Amino acid sequence: MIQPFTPEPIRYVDPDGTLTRPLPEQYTPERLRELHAMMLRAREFDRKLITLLRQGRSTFYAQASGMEATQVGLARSLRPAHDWVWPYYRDHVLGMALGVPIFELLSQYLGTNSDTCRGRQMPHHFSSKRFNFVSVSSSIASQVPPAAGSAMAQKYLGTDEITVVTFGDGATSEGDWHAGVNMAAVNKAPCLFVCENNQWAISMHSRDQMASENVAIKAKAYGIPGFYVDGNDIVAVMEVCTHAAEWVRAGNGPALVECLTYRVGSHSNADADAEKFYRTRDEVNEWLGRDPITRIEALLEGLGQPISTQERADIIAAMHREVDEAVLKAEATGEPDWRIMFEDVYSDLPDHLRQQEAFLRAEQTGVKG
Ligand SMILES: Cc1ncc(C[n+]2csc(CCOP(=O)(O)OP(=O)(O)O)c2C)c(N)n1
Ligand SMILES: [Mg+2]
Repeated sequence: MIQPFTPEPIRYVDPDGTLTRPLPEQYTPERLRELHAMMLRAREFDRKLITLLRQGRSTFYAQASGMEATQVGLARSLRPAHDWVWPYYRDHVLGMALGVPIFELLSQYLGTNSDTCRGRQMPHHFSSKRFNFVSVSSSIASQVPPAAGSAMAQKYLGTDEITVVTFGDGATSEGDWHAGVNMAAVNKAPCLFVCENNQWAISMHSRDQMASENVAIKAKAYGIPGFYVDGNDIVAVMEVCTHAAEWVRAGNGPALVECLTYRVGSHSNADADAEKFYRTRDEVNEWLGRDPITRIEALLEGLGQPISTQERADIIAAMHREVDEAVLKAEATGEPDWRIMFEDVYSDLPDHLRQQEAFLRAEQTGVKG
């Protein structure tokens, strides 16, 4: 039985791989291997993207290392390309696990012609129309009210889609967050709110920005269930998110899930030295001991189905090849022309933009007017 408002996070697998609840039938060794491979691919994606940054080929990146079970587990609880997802910036793993091709993500990071938005968003602000994966906005919690609106539309249109909106722990202290949750709750809209609580909002620990016991309990104030789950245990994340998504899909209104996890890397490449300024190496090491990937490896080992060193190395090598090929393919499409910044918004360009276009044209071509 999955209950809301538990004092401790719901968990199926301990960090050392021991089961704390019976493993539901669907987690066959093959299924667990697929989940493991997806998480390991995501971890390597972070490593490759940091290299791209260092090579000067992209300019912004926010790692999800340590949070793979939360994002892959959530993705596996949804109907890809059916449910609507309002992600936040750290959700590239959620996108990948839903099926957004690596080539599309990389095109966005590199701002090439193959990018759907053709370089008009800052790197790491991906989207995919095909997967109903809405464009990231960096303004914290700004996605929450529109997600409530998207869920209300789904209710009025009578579809069986649901809306899922994700955010960090810091976002739950923003006014937008409370407005959005309240709006969805009072309208009984099919909205699943998922908090990826990695315990830090850049340099501020969650205990310094909220007085409530945890995030899940905030649901109580809005009259909806709040589930508290171990976000580094992929089985627990899938079980709880599937349960909450079904509850939402059945017309009961919204639910909130808090996945307790940890960001083991820096906040972004603009914060490269976290351990020096606001947290200790000991804290990071403690959480590395609860890593979601080693946890599923320990579980498989305990089930007598260990992942071999070779199998692991093959997954990593395949991911590196895939990223390298996608980067070259994206870069081969070239950089977007400067003119596109004036397209796709207005049918008639307003005067101030006409002037700017003329100014830029003169700069680029040396021809005035
Ligand atoms: C409205 C707003 N205020 C401040 C910022 C600066 N900022 C960027 S990320 C961030 C921390 C967000 O933390 P959290 O919601 O926990 O997500 P995490 O980055 O930890 O995944 C802040 C304060 C912003 N982008 N938008
Ligand atoms: Mg956070």
